[in-house]
Amino acid sequence: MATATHQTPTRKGPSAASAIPAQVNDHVRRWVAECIDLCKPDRVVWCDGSKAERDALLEQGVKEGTFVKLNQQKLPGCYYHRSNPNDVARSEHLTFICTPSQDTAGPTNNWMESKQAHAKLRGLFHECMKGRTMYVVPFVMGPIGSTLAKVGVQLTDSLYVAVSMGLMTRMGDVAWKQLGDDDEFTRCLHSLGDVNPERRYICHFPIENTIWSFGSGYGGNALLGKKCLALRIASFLGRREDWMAEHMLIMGALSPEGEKSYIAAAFPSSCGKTNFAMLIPPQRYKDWKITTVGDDIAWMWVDENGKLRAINPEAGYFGVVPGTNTKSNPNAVAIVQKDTIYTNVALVVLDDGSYDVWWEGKDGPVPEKAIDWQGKPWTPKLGTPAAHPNSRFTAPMINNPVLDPAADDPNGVPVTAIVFGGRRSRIIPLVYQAFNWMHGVYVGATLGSETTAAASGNVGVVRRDPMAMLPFIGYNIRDYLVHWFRMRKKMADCPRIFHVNWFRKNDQGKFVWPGYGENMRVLKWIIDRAHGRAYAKETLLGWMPSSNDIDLEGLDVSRADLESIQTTNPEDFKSEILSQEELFLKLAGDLPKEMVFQRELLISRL
Ligand code: GTP
Ligand code: SPV
Ligand code: MN
Repeated sequence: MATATHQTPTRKGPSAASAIPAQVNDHVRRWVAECIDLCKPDRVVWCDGSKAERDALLEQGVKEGTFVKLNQQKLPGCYYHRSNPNDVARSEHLTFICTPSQDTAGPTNNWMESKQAHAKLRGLFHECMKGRTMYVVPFVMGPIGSTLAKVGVQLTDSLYVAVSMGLMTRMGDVAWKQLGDDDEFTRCLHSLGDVNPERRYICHFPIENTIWSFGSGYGGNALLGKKCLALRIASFLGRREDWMAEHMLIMGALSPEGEKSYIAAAFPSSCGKTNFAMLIPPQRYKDWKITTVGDDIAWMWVDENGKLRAINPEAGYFGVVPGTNTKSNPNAVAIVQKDTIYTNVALVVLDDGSYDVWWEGKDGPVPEKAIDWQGKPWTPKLGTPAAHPNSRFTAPMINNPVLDPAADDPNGVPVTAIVFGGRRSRIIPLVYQAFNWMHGVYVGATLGSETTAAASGNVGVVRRDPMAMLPFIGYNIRDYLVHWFRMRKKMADCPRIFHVNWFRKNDQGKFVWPGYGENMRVLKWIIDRAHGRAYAKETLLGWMPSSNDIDLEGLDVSRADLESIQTTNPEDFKSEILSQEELFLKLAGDLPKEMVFQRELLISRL
């Protein structure tokens, strides 16, 4: 039986305490000393980011039961981890923005007064690492040398988190070099605590550039470079410094004629960013090449020519596993063949006693028996999922066969189009284009999507998720929307803005659009529109392709099917407008006037 226990903190183990590397500056030394004093770890290990260190940590994790080593012939460098069953998704209700005034956090965030938050969390962190090892994990978000790149240092008592940060960020000595003598780094303190949801807090102090996360080992709650730094803290900094941190993939599209376009797309959690970012065009589009710059987060700024540019601050992927197969996402299948950590999928015992992984929607036959994500014996007859619906892979981006050549470029890539999208079984059409930037911001701000397993809570209810950033805006949404509107003024030529919905269903409850690689057909229209080439008709929602403008050749989708998901009945759309009120009411008197005008224009088009 696999021994991977959930979230065993490092209580014993061979990891020798390590000396403070010479290049660590005094600001860091002082802060780490304070945290040691607070948390009282038995040992402190300073991570250098080397391959040897990584291998040693993985081996140590196997001994301690944090990791199961998978069959190394089949899956070289791959390990398995199982989290506590109470800790399998982001906990939005336990996530706080901590500032002196509630107005800074605004109506969509949980807020805690910063002094009170520090006092509360200090109580939890007090001596929490007794008997444990503290890992000091220095990291850079963004390509080295980028003017936007940010340094963070995470202190954690989770070996799983330390190793995962090594995959997801540019981790190690490179960060000390980037930091130099500076005091400007995000202070990230993390402890598993006792992994108790009653004592779980993910607290952001944007004004102090600090993150304190206690009681969870799950990705978005615990890998603090990702959602906490690269979205919540970064969005706060971006507003102050005139750039944007967004929950967006960045993809390159090279046409057969050799024209390269870059597209940034914001879809809420578990709504298709990773899949879209690395799609393989269908046979009919085989002369197109799609490449990935990023699959989850984009940092964007306006360059000296007035053009919007983007970098991906991450260096790895933390992707949804279920449903990943050679048909839906062949590149993701390739990515997870080596140097990958699998979290909360199922294990299969092979004939020689070694372990393989399995999940719902994997290629090949369903195993007769497996060990499910909770460590329990599983057979298909049970009818329960073997892998958790939010089980994830953590893999370095260099594993990606279609990694864009500019993925590591500090100058980033120019953005031709921005795409918003949600998971909507009804009403919202497959694709449309906003009339202009101002309208596009409105379309993004009123984005709706059915909730998924990526966050704990109900699944499948439509909620407003502005720019797919509802859980990630690190400050007042009023100011966030104003920031979006104002960015237009800095741009000489702005990206065109679109909205897509791959998830519309028919009366039988089936997806009408095949999705995945076939989304290339919609992308083609988007690119042609962005370059001023394709036809569109003016509708209530925006510019839409007529049914002849989307190529259906070779697809099992009829023109009538396409029309059924490309039309919106004005009566249905009235209910959509009413449900947008949920957001407007939250903003109450603070709704930016551009939003009010756009809503009036929309209503007048009905
Ligand atoms: P996060 O990592 O949570 O931010 O998610 P994501 O936006 O990267 O979503 P991802 O690409 O991992 O897809 C999430 C789920 O949506 C998976 O189960 C996919 O199989 C499914 N999915 C992705 N693209 C499509 C599509 O075009 N059509 C349909 N029907 N499902 C899709
Ligand atoms: C998401 O939920 O949007 C994710 C996974 O990308 S997590 O890093 O956990 O936030
Ligand atoms: Mn995400």
